Amino acid sequence: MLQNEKVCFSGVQPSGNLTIGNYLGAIKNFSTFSSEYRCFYCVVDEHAITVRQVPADLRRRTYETLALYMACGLDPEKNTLYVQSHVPAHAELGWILNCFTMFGELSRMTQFKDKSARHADNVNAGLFTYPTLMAADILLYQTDIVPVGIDQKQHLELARDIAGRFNAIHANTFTVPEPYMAKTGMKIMSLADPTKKMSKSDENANAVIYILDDRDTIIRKFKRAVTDSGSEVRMGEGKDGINNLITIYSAFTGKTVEEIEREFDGRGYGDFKLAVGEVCADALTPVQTRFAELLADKAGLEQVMKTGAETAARAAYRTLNKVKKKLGFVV
Ligand code: ATP
Ligand code: LTN
Repeated sequence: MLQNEKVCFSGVQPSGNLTIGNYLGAIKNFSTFSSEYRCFYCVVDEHAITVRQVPADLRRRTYETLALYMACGLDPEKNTLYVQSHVPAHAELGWILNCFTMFGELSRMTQFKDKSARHADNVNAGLFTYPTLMAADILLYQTDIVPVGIDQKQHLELARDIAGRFNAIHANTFTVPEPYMAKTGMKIMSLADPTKKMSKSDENANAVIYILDDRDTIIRKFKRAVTDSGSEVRMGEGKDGINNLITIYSAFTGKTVEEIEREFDGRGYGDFKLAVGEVCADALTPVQTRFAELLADKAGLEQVMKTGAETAARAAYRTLNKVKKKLGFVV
C-alpha cells in the first residue's frame, strides 16, 4: 500500500435481488472512487446470515453480487473485489470490537429494532452485533471513506465511535472513517409506499425495481407507482411518490430538479412515469448485458474472488496484528 493513499471501503449483502436503491444509493457511486482511493468492495456474506438464508441461494447470490459489482463498472484490476468470509480477519476483529461496543449502543440501532420486529422468531446475537462486524469490515482497512445509503448512517456513526474509543485507549490504531452519501439517490423509496425505503426484502415485487428487471417490467412497475391525486410534476410536501420519481429520474439522468420540473411542465404524471421507466431501463440494459456475460464465466469470477481475498487479507492482517499487539495478545 502506498503511504498516504486514501482508502475507500463498502459492502453489499448477497441476501436478495439487488434493487435500484442499492444501485443509486451505493454501487453506482463505487467506481467514482477508484481513481483517487485504494478501493475495497466486499460481498458481505457473514452479515447475510443474521437472517436465515437458503444455502444454495446464498451461494448463487454471492457470485451474482460480485458479477454486479463488475457489471456496474468496477474493474478488478483497479479495485479489490472479494467475499467477506474468505478473509477471516473480519470475524476476528469483529469479536475484538464486540468488547469495545456497549450493549446500550447496539440496542439503539434502528436496523436492529426493525429487523428484530420483522424476524421475531429469530432475534439472534448476530443480528444484535451486526454493526460491530460492519465496524470491523471498515476499520480493518484503515478506511477513510465509506459510500453507503442513508439507512447505514447510524451504523457508520457507531463505527466512528468504536474507532475513537479504541484509539483513546490504544493511540493511533484506527483511521476514523467518514460516510459518503450520494446527494441524489441516498434514499430511494418504495414504489408502493413512498414513505418506506425501497428494500430488496420487500415481499411486494411491484414496490421494487430490481437491477435485473427487463424493460417491460420496469416500465409497467413505474406506471403503477403510487402517486398523489395531483398532476403537476413538481417536488412538494405530501407528494412523496412524485418526489421519489423525480429523485430517481434525476439520479439516472444527472438533471437537476428544476430542469426536470421545466421539462415536464404541463405534461402530467402519466408521461413522466413513462419517461422515468425509460431512463431507468436505458441505464440498466448495458449493466444487464455485461452481468449475463460475467455470470456465464464462473471460473473467471472465482479467480477475481481469490485474487481479491489475497490482496484484502494482506491489508487486513496488518491492522489485525497491530490490534493484537496493542491488546497484549502474544503474537
Ligand atoms: P434489505 O433491504 O434487505 O435490508 P439492503 O438492500 O438495505 O437490504 P444491503 O444490501 O446491505 O442492504 O445494502 C447495500 C447498500 O445499498 C447500502 O449501502 C445501503 O445503504 C444501500 N441501500 C439499500 N437500500 C437503499 C435505498 N432504498 N436507497 C438508497 N440506498 C440504499
Ligand atoms: N450493513 C450494510 C452492508 C455492510 C457494509 C459494510 C456497508 C456490511 N459491512 C461495511 C459499508 C461498509 C448494509 O447496507 N446493510
